[in-house]
Amino acid sequence: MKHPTGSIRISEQADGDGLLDFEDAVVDGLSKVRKSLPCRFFYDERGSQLFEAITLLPEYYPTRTEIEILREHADEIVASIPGNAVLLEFGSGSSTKTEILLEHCPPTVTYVPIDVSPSALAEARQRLARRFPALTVTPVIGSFTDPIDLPPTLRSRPRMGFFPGSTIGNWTPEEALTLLRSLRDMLKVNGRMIVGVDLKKDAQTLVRAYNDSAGVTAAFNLNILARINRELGSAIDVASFRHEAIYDPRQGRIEMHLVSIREQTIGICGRRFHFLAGERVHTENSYKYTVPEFQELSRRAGWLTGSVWTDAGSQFSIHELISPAHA
Ligand code: SAH
Ligand code: AVI
Repeated sequence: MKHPTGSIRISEQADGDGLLDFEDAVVDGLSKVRKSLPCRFFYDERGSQLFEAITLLPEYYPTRTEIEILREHADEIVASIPGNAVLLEFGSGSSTKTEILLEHCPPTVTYVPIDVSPSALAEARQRLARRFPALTVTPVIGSFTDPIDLPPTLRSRPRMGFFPGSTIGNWTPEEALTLLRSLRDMLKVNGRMIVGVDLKKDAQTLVRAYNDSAGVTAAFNLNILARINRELGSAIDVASFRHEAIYDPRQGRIEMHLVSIREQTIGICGRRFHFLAGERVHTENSYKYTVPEFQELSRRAGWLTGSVWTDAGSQFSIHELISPAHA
């Protein structure tokens, strides 16, 4: 993970390690019997733009619903945040939801957005600087699954975590358990975390949210192939794949796949990958929980569960998790 220095490090994709990470992950994922690609690689500049377009789709209810809950309960959510707190956000993207919290936070808090997308961080920082000129923003380019080393001036300050968007749902429950444990460690003994979690609901609503009529989610999914072409110099015929989103009610998850329309062999970084007609590349899981299921998972990860806020239609939930020593 790149360490925050007070200014955005926008060099990760170009300076080698980000690129190697991508190449290794692509080669590794496409070498498996069941081919897969990690969903964190959706978010290059184009992918982050497409994600923002998804958040505005009529079918994609999670963003507008979470915003509605945040607007209604922002006062309570940030009520106990101390003036010298560090607000760490995991997978901050455009930081749009954060603005709602920042409006209710003491102006002296420091905001640390953490994201793998340099372009999303750069755009968010510029917008936040205009809207909150006095706010200190210390972005971190990298994965929140890696340890983060805050600058010395921030290390001893109280920490609050913000993990919106149901990004936690992109990990399997077992992986989410490990992630929630490591975030608890990252937030230290006095930590508190606010997590947005999409709720289980009828399959039709879920499938529509991931298979919108305008084809934006399809473009988002297919962009990972275009990214392989752009960054790894391959020549995949993106049009020879189609987007697929299915709901598996047994596992409580949406699965996104890229399906090869025809039999083909693709060359990437000197290797050849064979695809049968109809063969799939699994690109994303998006797990849905009930409120008790997510609370149980959080407790297994060592958190105490606090308030839960939901919308009137019980589509989405926001959970307050408290570190035992903080309570
Ligand atoms: N929090 C925003 C964005 C959600 S989209 C919202 O609620 O709307 C998921 C975001 O997480 C993207 O910006 C993506 O770049 C980022 N992301 C995905 N995996 C990540 C990881 N392992 N570490 C850091 N950021 C990650
Ligand atoms: C970021 N993440 C929680 C989104 C989701 O709903 O799983 C990503 C996404 N994939 C397709 N549409 C949106």
